[in-house]
Amino acid sequence: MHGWRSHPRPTQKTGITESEGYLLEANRHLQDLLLDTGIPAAIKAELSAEFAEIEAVSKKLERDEIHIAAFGRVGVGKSSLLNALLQQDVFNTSALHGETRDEARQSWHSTKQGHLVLIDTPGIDELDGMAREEMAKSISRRADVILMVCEADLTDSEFRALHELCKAGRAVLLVLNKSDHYSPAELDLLLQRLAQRCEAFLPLDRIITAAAKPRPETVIRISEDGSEEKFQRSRLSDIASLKTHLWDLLEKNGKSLAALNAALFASELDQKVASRIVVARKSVAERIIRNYCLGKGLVVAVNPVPIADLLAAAGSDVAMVIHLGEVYGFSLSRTEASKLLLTISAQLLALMSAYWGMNLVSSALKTVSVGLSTALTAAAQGALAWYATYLTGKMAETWFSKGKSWGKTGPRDTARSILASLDRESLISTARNDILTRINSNRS
Ligand SMILES: Nc1nc2c(ncn2[C@@H]2O[C@H](COP(=O)(O)OP(=O)(O)OP(=O)(O)O)[C@@H](O)[C@H]2O)c(=O)[nH]1
Ligand SMILES: [Mg+2]
Repeated sequence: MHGWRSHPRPTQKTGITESEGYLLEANRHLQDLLLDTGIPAAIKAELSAEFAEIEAVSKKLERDEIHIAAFGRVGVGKSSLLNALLQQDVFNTSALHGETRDEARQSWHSTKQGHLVLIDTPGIDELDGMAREEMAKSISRRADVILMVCEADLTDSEFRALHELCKAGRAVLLVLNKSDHYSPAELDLLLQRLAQRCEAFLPLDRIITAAAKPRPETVIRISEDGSEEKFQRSRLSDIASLKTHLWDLLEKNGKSLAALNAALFASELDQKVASRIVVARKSVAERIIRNYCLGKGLVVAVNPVPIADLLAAAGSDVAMVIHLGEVYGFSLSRTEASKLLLTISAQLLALMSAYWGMNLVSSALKTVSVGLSTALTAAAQGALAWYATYLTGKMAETWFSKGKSWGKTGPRDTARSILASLDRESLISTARNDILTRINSNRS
């Protein structure tokens, strides 16, 4: 479906560095995905937000940008920390929770690794704002370096978010901000605690302390006449350690971070697109199958046939199979479709002959007890035809979904597992109701 999974690993043959190779490869992947004509338009439309992201990531790579995002709980000082790095109050900050509501960005400076861009995100909050949390997560997924900011020991949700990011292979620095709230001994204990909790996924040198916007300190001045005067003096931010670690991370990994990130993004998206396509195909196929089921059910209800003949391929089954094939991108001739139907009905007959006489008929007639009206008997017969067509459709769909093959399982086991997975009673009762409704509406 997507050709780009098979792109070869970049090599140094062409004289480019390995990370440049990865960058090119990732960008090519994204372009391929944008231009992939195998993705149905309806699914592209459904994924329009993701496709807009592809464009954004692609542009970012072209512009040689490295994105550094602050991420963390509401009010921990994300915006303040970025302002401290910028040495300017660019991002809004506030003592009130939830100040930052949308993504904001500011170009920082250029290094030989690329142009650094700082990205501010809304806070993740345990109590509300699921949508904001999703937004923050998605921004962080696209960032090359994530500054996960906290102000104390991690809450459960902070821990989970951090763990997720590290597990996904993201470059994360855990910044314990507001260090001015703690004495040196307390700070030491806190760092130890964080190191211990994150030991399994975050190296020690990725945990640092900072004070983005320390509280003003109270100073007492003794004037010449001996009187004491108290006043507040603002303090400079302390982000030296953050800067050192950030530079180190960028020096060592700058280019490959951007490449790694684009590749991660591309593969995540690929899986998402692929699984959406599967879901979309399934639901379209289900609609098609049910339409043919109803058609066949109605025909049989009006014109009952011997039960065993229900599985014999009829013209409408051939049409259904061809139609299902189109959903999965195959165009089948009538001969091929008939051949497939022969295999399917042989399997279904073999498997179902045991039930065919007893269980199925009794379940179709289950709720019909005394005084069978003609309409009800007819509907029960029709329901059997509906169900038989449904099984046939499901078998055919499975065959298409495995690329026109029964795969390792073979047709018999496929039929078995389809039968086992379906709730026969409820399907037959749906069928009977649908047919009765149609028959009655045609009469009135
Ligand atoms: N004492 C102290 N306060 C700080 C520090 N950094 C930020 N603050 C204060 O914490 C509050 C929240 O800061 P913001 O930078 O707005 O926090 P945020 O994480 O961006 O918050 P949201 O955008 O609401 O999620 C403000 O009152 C800041 O002055 C620090 O290092 N020490
Ligand atoms: Mg903020």
